[in-house]
Amino acid sequence: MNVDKQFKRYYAKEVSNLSEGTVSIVRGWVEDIRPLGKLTFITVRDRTGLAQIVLNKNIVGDETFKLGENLSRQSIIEVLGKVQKSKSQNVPMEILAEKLVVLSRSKPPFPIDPTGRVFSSLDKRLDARALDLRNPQVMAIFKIRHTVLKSIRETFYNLGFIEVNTPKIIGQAAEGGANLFKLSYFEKKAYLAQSPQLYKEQLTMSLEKVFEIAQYFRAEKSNTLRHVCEFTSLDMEAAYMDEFDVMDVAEEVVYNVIKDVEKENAEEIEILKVKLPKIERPFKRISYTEAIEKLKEKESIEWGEDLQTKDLRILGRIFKEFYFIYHWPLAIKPFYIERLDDKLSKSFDLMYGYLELASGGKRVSSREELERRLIEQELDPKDFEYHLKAFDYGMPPHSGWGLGVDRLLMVVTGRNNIRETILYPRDPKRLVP
Ligand code: AMO
Repeated sequence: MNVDKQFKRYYAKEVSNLSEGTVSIVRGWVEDIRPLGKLTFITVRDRTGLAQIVLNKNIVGDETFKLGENLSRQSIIEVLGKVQKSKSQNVPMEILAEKLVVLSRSKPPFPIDPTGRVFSSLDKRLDARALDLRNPQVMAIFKIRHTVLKSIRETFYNLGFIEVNTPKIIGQAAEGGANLFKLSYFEKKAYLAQSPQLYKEQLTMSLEKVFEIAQYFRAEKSNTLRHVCEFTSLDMEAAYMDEFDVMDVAEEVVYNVIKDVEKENAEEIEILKVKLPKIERPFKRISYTEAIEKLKEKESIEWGEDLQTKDLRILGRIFKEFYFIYHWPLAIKPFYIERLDDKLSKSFDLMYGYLELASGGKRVSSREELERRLIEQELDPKDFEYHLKAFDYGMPPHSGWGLGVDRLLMVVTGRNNIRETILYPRDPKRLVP
């Protein structure tokens, strides 16, 4: 049985702005119950915040009053009542209930306290993620994530990009074979996509400028705070752009994300007690060679080495905000990145402090060069025949990048563990829920 549908449902947060006497329906979960003689105060939370409900025995009658008194926390209720001024501190308006319906009765005890008053480890919280999300701090992260995704899409639409969806079950590796999840696909071998790399490049032949937001899979046994086995990537690829053009696009995307979160998530930022990153445009751009020079002042490192966490930590102390490291050694970049000269490639990474957020570059657009690069990297061109053929159909020069959305969320929400920014994270130890 539902309460009277002819009345409007208000979100909990709206109640305090309603005028006295407004008839309102409120739905949500019970956070607290305080019986006080002939009155019972119920705090109901929904995704917007809290509302106070007052049950008066004389108004709702014995049966409903008992129902209210005996409610278990986290149960879902629906209340119909009139808005009145409240005598409680910090609660300007409350609902004096006329009807109360229990839509779902919870069954305590609970594995975690979703009000956050009692500390639970991240592991315990992730085991009970559905309940954990009732914690306003946790919910704030995903409300911000929503803004970030929306902002990204808007930027790309404004820049004239087309949103695409490429396959996630693939027959050939896109990023080399080392970290592929294998699966059986009827009689054939298949893999979960590590990235949309080859597809997005091919799409520049026709759609010219594309972007995709999707999940990708890496079978890496890395138990770090910034790696997961399933991550969300924002990928873009554009014909007739070079590496510096697409760095500008990355900067625009990140800048708009921060501005949009600032505008739309003031409440969530407050709940999380974080400061949004300072954003100064243009982002600093240092070459790999310059980065090595800087590092040499602090540690022993040779030109040509890939930058390890310890190196990135040093750079992160020098460059605290967003910055690019461009033109990396060819030997440590994937086969599809175009060469600049004998030693260097037209590649870049977007960093935030020590954290790599994105990597990309200008791509090889000749079939012969791509074959050479595959062989150099000990990959078999035969495995890439479908992709190589596309280059014979006329491939425009093109560039692009892939950005870890979960990592960007770490930066925006001030979390140091990537698992906090993913609803149901997958890592080498976690496959459920
Ligand atoms: P790359 O492998 O550097 O490049 O990935 C791009 C970005 O994706 C994020 N990322 C991850 N995030 C969480 N967990 C992981 N295991 C993980 N792996 C990657 C990072 C990283 O910067 N095809 C190229 C991109 C391109 O050139 O367009 C690629 O996949 O933030």
